[in-house]
Parts: sequence; C-alpha cells; structure tokens
Amino acid sequence: MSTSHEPTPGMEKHPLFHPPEETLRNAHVQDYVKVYQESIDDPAGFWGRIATELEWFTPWTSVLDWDPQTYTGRWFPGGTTNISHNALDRHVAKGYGNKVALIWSGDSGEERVITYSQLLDSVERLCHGLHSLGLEKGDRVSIFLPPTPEQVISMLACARMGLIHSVVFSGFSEAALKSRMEDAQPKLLITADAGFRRGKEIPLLQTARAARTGILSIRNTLVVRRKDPRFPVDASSGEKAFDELLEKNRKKGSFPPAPMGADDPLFILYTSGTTGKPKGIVHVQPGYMVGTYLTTRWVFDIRDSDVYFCVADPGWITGHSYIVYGPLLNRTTVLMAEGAPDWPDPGRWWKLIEKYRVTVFYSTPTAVRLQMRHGEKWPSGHDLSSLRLLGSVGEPINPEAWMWFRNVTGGRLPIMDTWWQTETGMHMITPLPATPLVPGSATKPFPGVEVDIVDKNGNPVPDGESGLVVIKKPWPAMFRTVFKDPDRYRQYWTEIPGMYFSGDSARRDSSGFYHLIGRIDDVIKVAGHRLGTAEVESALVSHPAVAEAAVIGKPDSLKGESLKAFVILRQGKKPETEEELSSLRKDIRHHVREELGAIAQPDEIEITDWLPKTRSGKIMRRVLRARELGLPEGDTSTLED
Ligand code: 6R9
Repeated sequence: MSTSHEPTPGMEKHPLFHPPEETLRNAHVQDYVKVYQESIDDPAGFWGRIATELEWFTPWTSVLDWDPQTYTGRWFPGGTTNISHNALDRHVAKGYGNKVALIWSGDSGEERVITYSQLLDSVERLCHGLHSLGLEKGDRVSIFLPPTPEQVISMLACARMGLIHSVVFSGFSEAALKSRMEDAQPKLLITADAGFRRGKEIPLLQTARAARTGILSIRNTLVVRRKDPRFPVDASSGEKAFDELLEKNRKKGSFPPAPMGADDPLFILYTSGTTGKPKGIVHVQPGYMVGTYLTTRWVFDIRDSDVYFCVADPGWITGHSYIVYGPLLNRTTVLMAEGAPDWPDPGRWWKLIEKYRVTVFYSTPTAVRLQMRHGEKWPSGHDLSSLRLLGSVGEPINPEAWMWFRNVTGGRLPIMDTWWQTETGMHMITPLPATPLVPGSATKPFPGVEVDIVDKNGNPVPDGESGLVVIKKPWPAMFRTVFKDPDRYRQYWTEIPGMYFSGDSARRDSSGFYHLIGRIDDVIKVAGHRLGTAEVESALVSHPAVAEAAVIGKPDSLKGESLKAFVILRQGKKPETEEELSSLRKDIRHHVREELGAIAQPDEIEITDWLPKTRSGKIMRRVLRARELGLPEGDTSTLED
C-alpha cells in the first residue's frame, strides 16, 4: 500500500490518498469492503450487534419493523432505553465521572470545563426543575440559546424526561422563532438574557419575549443569565432564572431517565424545504441513538484520549448529532466554541486546537475557504501536531479547499467528507479513516446504508452520469415523520416510489466513489446553512414595495452558494434615482433579515419587470438561474410567453 504522500495514479482525474500507517493500525474498521458487505447481507444482525454496545432497560423484540405502506421504520421495537442514560450515567457508572465531557470556549475567550459527573448532575437538577414546572413526557420545549453548556444541558434534560426538544438556531429572527413555536406548541421556552458574537451582544431575550406573545401553550420561559448573573427575570410572565432552578434542586439527587421506546420522539428540528414553511423533522430515541453512536465511533475513530472539536452550532443537525449526542454516547471530550471563526482574529480555531491538543477537527467547506482567504500564516503559526483526523460537512468541498485543509494541517491527515441531512440524522456517504480518499468526494456509503444514483423513475443510471441520490433501505437514525404533516413525510418516499429521495444529485465514478453535486430542488445551501427559496421569497413579498419575487442560488467562491433575488416592485414604488434604488435594496435586505435572520439576506437584489413563469403561474427559477449563469435553459415548453 502506498503511503499518505503518494497518490495512486490513474484514479479518474484526482489522486487517491491512503491513510497513514498509524490510522490504519488503530482504525475501528480495518476492512471496509468486508464490513460493508456483511452489513448489507444481514442488516438486522449488523445493527442489532451494534445496539447491544449500548444499554437498554428492556430488550427489543426485533431490530426493525418496516411498514412499506406508510414508510414507517420502527427500530428496535419492544425495547426501551434512554439516550441521556447512555450518554451520561453509563460512563459515570463505569468510573469515567471525572473525564471531561465538555470544554467550552466563549466568544470573548471565557472557558468552562465540565466533567461527565458534573454534566449528569446539572442535567438531573434541571430535570427536577422541569418536573416541578409540570412538564411531562411528550411535552415540547423550545430551546433558543447560544452555543453554551446550558444548551447541551437543556437538550439532555429533555431527552432524559422524554420531553421533545426543538432547538432553534440563535441567529434566527423573532418571526422565524415564532413560526417554529407556533408549530411545535411548546410548554416551555429556554433562552438567555443575551448571546455574543464578535464581541457584540445579541438580545436573545428581547427576541424570545416578542416571539412568545400569543403562543398560549407556553407557560414558562427559563432564562440563562449568560451576560448578567443578576439579571431580573419577569416572574409575572412566568420567567424563571435557569441558575436559580438548578440551585434549588441541588440536593434532590438522581432523576430516573424515562424509558423511551421505538416510537418516542427525542426532538423536532425545523429545516427548510421547498415550500415557504419549514418542516419539523422528528427523530425518535432508540434508532437515532444507535445511528449517531456508531457513525461517530467509526467515522472519527473515537478513542478515550480524543479531544474532539466540531465547529457547528447545536442549533443545526450537525450540532445535535455530532456535538451533543454522538460524541457523548462515545464518552468523548468535546470542545465547543461560541462565536465566529475569525474573531478576535483568524487564528481563533487554530489557537484552540493548539491549546486543547485537539485530535479530531470537524469543520465545514465555507470555514475552510474562509481560512484559505486569510492565508496559511494563521494555521502555520500554531502547533497542530495533536490532530489526527479531519472532517467536513454541510456542502460539497471543492478539491482545492480539500487539499489546502490537508496541507496546512501537516499534509497527512485523512479528511472525512461526510454527506448526510437533517432527515437522515447520521452520516450516510462518508469515508472511514482507513479507506482511500479522493479530494472532493464523500467516497462510499457507511456500513448498513444502501445508496444509489437513479433517474426520475428510480432506474439506476450508469456510473459516471449524474442522477438522483436515493437511499434504498431504512437506516436506524432515519427521521420518523414531519411534525403534524405526515403527507410531507410521505413525499420523501413517493417521489421515486419505494425509495427515500434526498433532493440531491450526484454521480458515482467507475471506482464506486460518490461525487455530490448539489440540491436539485428549491433548497439552497448558503455557507452550509439550508434555506428554501420559497421561504426567502415569502419574506421578500411581505415588504411593502415588493409585488413578486424569485430567488436563486449562484455559485460563490466562499459560501458555496449565494442568494440572488429578482424582485418586481409594486406600482408606484419604483425608485426615481440611483440613491433611492440603493436605499430600497438595503431596506429590502434589512426586511428579510428581520423576517428570517441574517443568514437569509440576499447577496444581490435585481429589480425586474418580468419573471419567467409556467402557464399555471409557477415561477421557473431554473430558467432564471440558467440565464443568470449563461447556461442552457433546458426545456422551456411550459414557459408562459
Ligand atoms: C448535515 C447537513 C443537507 C444537505 C444535503 C446536501 C448538503 C451536506 C454534504 C452536502 C455535499 C457533503 N450536504 N453534507 N453536500 N457534501 N459532505 O448539512 O444537513 O442542513 O439538512 O443539509 O446539505 O445538499 O442534502 P442539512
């Protein structure tokens, strides 16, 4: 086998990289081909064996109960378990209570270190507190917090009691938080007096207070006093201080974890789809637990000595699966950073890696490209020798960024380019540390996962040609439903009958490597954040000057994709001067920020008199995009004039 520095020639247009000897020797999975084949030949045997590595209160009666009529996969039916028990108590009982669970680095450099025992203690105290507030299994709790230990504690406490958490990214606007809560109907909202980013204060509580008005299901708001430990909460509207609730329950002792079965939800996470309304993706405890446990273990080759750093925010699925649940299930020391990668300077993350001797670094293509712009002097100014594995997620990573990431971290580390989705809950197409790599390819399916590239009718397309990415068999961390919207769940399985359709396109090369291309639906990934064009359009048309709007994604050298909006103005709203035009554009951008949040602001706004539409009145974004990018327009026979 060649060494890490010697690419194997002849592999399509990219070199093939092999893992360093040390990685190969220690990898949990040494022989991918064999393990994969076995997992596909006997999926129940495979997943069943993995599930026994975790603790169950009652054993399952079968591994999978699949209903092809409703596309419902019940994993480990008959069994009960609890993900917080497996992420906390299990380790403490085995004598790892003093192991560090969380290292937190705040926006302005504050540090907190929390052991597994301490984390369990906080979680149990919060459970007692939530119990005293009358919360019961199945109740929803919305969590609108910055990435802080309290966010993790809140998620785990909900999981322990069987409450369904719905974490809302703290960068979202009042309207975005409100619409998610209107759907989830939580009994409790957990937020903070403030968040911080680039040294600036973010008034989370103000946003939360405004968003909760009119949502009658909410009885209490729990306020983390992140900025001011003496901040006066408004008791008259049901606000309570998070720290006081924990303090009050200091001596209450353990809180028994609720037994959670195959149908019991762990969380709802809202994500963008092709309509204006985000979908509440529901995950259940047992299957999600097994899927995130194993993928974290095998993809990152977790060992007890690891310090694992994932740059996501728990407000997104990556944070749920690969900051909180997967790593803690594996008894990992997790480094969690609040704030921006380039504040106070572009060395922020590299400095953290050096300081905490990080071994596994899970980042994003946009962050890598941002670091590329700042230049090699930032990573090279730090001792990164502790690193042994890298990861990437959220969007395709271009080979140039892949090579840069590898080169600035010593030129020998394997990069796990993990393809997956909010819906899949866990990694689906991903390298393992011991498998060969092609820059820009997520390589091959994870064991137990059956992927294919097909056409619209579900027929496999030949290798080398692009097609639609489908999953052909159920997998443990699959989502259970779309909250209150079973039809939308069904659509995932009926668009290409009998298979789960991801919305992505890709091609598989002659060596079986998958090359992800991007979404083929009206979902855009801007800096790895998932946005629906329809959501942004409905925010645009709610501006008083806007009559109609269409949004497309354009290739962007930093963010992967950027947003361009085409806008038809209402009669009489047309600006007369350049100055008026520029101030109107600013105002529209600001309006979208207020409606959805900063991540959804269009990068470009073009005022137009015409939008391409079908005869039935649907905007043909495809045509707009082709014109914008100078590409062939494809079939325009349905175009109106
Ligand atoms: C985990 C996450 C899912 C969409 C997915 C795809 C894109 C994610 C990728 C990737 C290429 C990768 N995506 N990882 N594309 N290579 N390694 O991002 O979930 O926010 O639901 O987005 O992200 O387009 O369909 P989510």
